[in-house]
Amino acid sequence: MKRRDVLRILPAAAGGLAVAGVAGASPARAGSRPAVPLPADLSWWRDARLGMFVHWGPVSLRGTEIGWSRGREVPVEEYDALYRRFDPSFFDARDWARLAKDAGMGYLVLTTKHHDGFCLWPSGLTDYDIATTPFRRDVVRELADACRDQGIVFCAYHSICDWRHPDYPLGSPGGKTRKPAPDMDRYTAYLKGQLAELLQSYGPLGILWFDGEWEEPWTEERGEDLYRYCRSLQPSVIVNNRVAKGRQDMAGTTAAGAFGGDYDTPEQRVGRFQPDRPWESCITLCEQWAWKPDDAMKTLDECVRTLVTCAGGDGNLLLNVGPMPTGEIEARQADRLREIGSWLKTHGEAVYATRGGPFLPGEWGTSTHRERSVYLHVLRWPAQGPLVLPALERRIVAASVVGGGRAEATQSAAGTVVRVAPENRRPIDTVLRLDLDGPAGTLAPR
Ligand code: H79
Repeated sequence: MKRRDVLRILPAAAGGLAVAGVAGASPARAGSRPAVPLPADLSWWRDARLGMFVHWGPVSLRGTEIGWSRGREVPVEEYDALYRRFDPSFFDARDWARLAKDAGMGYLVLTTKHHDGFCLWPSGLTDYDIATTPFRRDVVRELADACRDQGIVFCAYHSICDWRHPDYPLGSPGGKTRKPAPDMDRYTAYLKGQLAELLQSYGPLGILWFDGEWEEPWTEERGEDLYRYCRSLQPSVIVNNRVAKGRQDMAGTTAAGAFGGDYDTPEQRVGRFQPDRPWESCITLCEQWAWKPDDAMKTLDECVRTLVTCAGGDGNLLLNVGPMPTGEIEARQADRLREIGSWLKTHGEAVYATRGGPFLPGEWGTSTHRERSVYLHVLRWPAQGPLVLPALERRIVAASVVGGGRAEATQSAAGTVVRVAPENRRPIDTVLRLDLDGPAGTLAPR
């Protein structure tokens, strides 16, 4: 499938996301809590495989981390005053959306509010927002519009914890400070009110990407209620597992039997092979989530390997950039993203709209499949001899190198034996397509 064909199935503009209904109800669980509805439709998101995460806010003026520098590297009073100088006059949402498009990404997730509590849209429920900065423009509006113009699905990151809000019990980081008169019921009403603003004025949104759920004031009951609330405002919205308490740790998987929203969220690591439950690794292009001057940037090799390893494990990659306080994305980072897009122009058929497997990931690389084709992403060839993989329960009728070149695949008792002459191998990832005599989707992983 060509990239443009994948994009055609994404719910680009208007109605696409809003119309899908609630598919059903989850099986009853212990206790008397009402059943939580199952996700309506994750297929556009799974098929896109790659998205852009954007961490941005007044903290970019300091170049420290958005998630934990308030009250650590930056004193609270100073941190909370940064917004008064936030004036990113070179911000052009169309540049960001075009960059996401050029990078081969299908969706974009913006930090509408991080743990520091600052809101990138003019909220009717707080003055700690973009409207009270010198910049004043509605960043969420401009980016949501620009994304839709580019066929990129716009999505919102939203932190459950809010270390500045007086009703949220804890201050930063990690709850070391406590506020004098917190009120979680009132805070939850604030959270819901802001999500209503986002869903009703900027929607339909592709995903609500919650975070900060691990802190003690947030409960399973509040989480499941918030999930139902968001889905009631927009039945088609996809919600990650950080909405409630089911996530286990930074591996991001959901505890057995626990409620985990619609998908798992490994952080700063590639998820394990997990075809039975959707997942998405969020990983930074540099080291920090928010912009930091001269931050160490990943190589193209690392980025592509990370992407295909996610796809081979049947997951997505949400690759993060932190724009500068000027409103621009660093040129070197933009270049790297466009390099990924250019790699995908040639190899996208082995990534977009595929599922992971049937070969389990190994030292050699990883595999994906779609329809009657299996794709091998060979990241490391054996020092000597051919690559030998387990046997396939179907006949291979053709083998080739994606992007051009001969490949040979033979099937015997030894398994699936794959040979590509050194001159036809690629530096980052040699992608082979094996065409089968029937659908690849029914093959058991091995
Ligand atoms: O938004 C991004 C991060 O800001 C957010 N999740 C992703 C998507 C996140 N916030 N907190 N965490 C992740 C957990 C971070 C924990 C630690 Fe730390 C950061 C452990 C070590 C560094 C804070 C600072 C606690 C100890 C040092």
